[in-house]
Amino acid sequence: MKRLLSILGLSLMVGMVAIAQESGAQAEQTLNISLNNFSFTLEGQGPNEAIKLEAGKTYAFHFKNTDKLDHEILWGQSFMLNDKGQREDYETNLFEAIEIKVEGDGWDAISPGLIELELKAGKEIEIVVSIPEDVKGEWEMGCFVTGHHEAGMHTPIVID
Ligand SMILES: [Cu+2]
Repeated sequence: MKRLLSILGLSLMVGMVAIAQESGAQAEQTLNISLNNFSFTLEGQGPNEAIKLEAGKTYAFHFKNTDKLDHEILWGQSFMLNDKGQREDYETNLFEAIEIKVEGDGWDAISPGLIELELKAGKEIEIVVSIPEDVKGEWEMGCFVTGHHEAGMHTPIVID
């Protein structure tokens, strides 16, 4: 409960919604990732440079859209094409089986799985999630606003 209260405090302070894994542990590491210019940039790395994660570890992903465009955040493998031939969503989603708790100012919700976040220009969000043990391998984080994935807005996620 202490963890949830501290997340709620943070969300009130910066006016953002927080998402935490329902059964999750306290975040062991915070990853600050900015979205800008068709790229995801982990603090301390270059744009779209691979992000390395450890299975079993709990991370706080703090996303900030510093762009003038709205963006999406999805985690998966094998993007699909819609009937216009545009890239749209992943076939397999990294967090689809994780129970997620979403909370804001005076409300919360529990969802079976996290597929997609939409982050308006200038906004930020933090999600706390434990990486499952059975998802080791190469994944990708990408944006599927029309044309953004094609423009290069995707970065490798390597889970060891
Ligand atoms: Cu985008």
